[in-house]
Amino acid sequence: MPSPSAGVPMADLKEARVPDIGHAGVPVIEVLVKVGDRVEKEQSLITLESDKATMEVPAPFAGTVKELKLKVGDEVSEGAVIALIEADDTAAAPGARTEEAPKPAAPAPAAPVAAKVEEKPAPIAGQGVQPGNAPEGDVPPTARPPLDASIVMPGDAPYASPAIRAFARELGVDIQQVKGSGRGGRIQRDDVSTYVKHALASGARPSSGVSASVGGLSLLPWPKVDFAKFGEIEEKPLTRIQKISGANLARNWAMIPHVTQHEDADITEQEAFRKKLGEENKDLKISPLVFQIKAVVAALKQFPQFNASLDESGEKLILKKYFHVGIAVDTPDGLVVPVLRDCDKKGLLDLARELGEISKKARDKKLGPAEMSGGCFSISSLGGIGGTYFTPIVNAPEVAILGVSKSVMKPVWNGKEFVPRLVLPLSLSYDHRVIDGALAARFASFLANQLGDIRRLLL
Ligand code: CAO
Repeated sequence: MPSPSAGVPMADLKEARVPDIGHAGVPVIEVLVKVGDRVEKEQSLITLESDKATMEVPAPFAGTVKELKLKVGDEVSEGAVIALIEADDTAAAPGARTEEAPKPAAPAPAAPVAAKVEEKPAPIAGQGVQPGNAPEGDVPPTARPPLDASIVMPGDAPYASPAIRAFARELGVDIQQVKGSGRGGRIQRDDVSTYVKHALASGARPSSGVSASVGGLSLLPWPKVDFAKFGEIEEKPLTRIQKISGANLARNWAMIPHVTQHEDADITEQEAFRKKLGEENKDLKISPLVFQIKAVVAALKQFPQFNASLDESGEKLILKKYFHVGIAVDTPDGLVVPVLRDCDKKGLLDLARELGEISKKARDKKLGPAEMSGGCFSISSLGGIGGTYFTPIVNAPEVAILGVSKSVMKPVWNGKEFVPRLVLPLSLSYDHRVIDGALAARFASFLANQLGDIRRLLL
């Protein structure tokens, strides 16, 4: 049988390769194109599934797929060739390329020149459809929804092949509820069957998900209402980010006994300094968040219990000696939490630069999995929007999160008189299994002192 790429000089083909995906040996769970397909630049070629989430790898250029180099089940790392593609520009002007196949008379190159990577693969923008949402071939690849960010919160998006997902859907099982017994927590067919058996035995309807008795929680089924009976409605599917972060938030809210400690920080002096810094660094946006990151690092050093995670057994605390801070970023597709690393080693200006870069990347859907993992503590700032206090949800396996609201001028009693001060409302949610109330109050008060006296941040 002739090779699918027969007839096209090998040097006229370009390789589409796997970009930096933050992990090695990630399984291919879907191949979204076939030989002969025309692909647009950025169109998804394959879906990979790490232990955290699925991600689609887009075509780095437009053209026609001449040969597929991967199949479902292959495990890939950065640089693996996905396909040979006859690029549009190649097809238009074959003779104009410098990578023409060597002419017989020319000296042969030392290494075979099969095809050459000429364009860096586009970074993974994230995930599009849920693998297995539609039977293969049902939806033309070009009709797939645009890519979302690849990972939302460190956590456990279900890890299952499209076939298993389809099987779960057939049985009306919410795959988020199934515990995987395969390698790395991968969900197997048996896991779905076992889940159904347990659900039936407990009298719960599997499709309701929450109605099943999960982890000791026995909840009422979700209300089923025909809203159209009451007036005009419109349906809007959740984005992939919303689905994944929703599942994480629901687990964290249900499993972590949350308490939120509120505190006010007087940031009058800090704000004056921030403005001055902004005037001196006009090319840089100095967000109030960078001061909060520095203050959090100081508080984590002072109270190591906050820079910790419970291990899976729930019997051991893992204390971290590094200071990576996650920042909740609001994007049109939902919430993502990129992580700023080694914040203890960075100054305010470095953090400002990095924060600008990482939040832009988040909004452009260009964050890779590695940029969203390894956080020690998260900050969720609604300061640019408004509100006073709120209850942020702890981002497991972290044990605390700081919610920041909008600073306001308030009259503050200084012992003799009321004076106008800029007050920043803080909301510290924590895992009460790890942190007790007194420690949380101390942490919050320490944090407020740090923010109130910027000289302390330099210590
Ligand atoms: N009080 C008063 N003003 C504040 C403030 C605060 N606590 N925090 C920020 N601001 C100001 C900023 O200085 C900025 O002012 P200028 O426009 O005059 O420069 C303005 O508010 C807008 O700030 P911003 O929100 O665009 O930028 P930021 O650097 O402060 O925050 C980021 C960056 C990524 C955290 C933010 O853009 C964001 O996404 N916030 C939402 C996070 C979120 O959704 N959390 C909820 C999670 S739970 O669902």
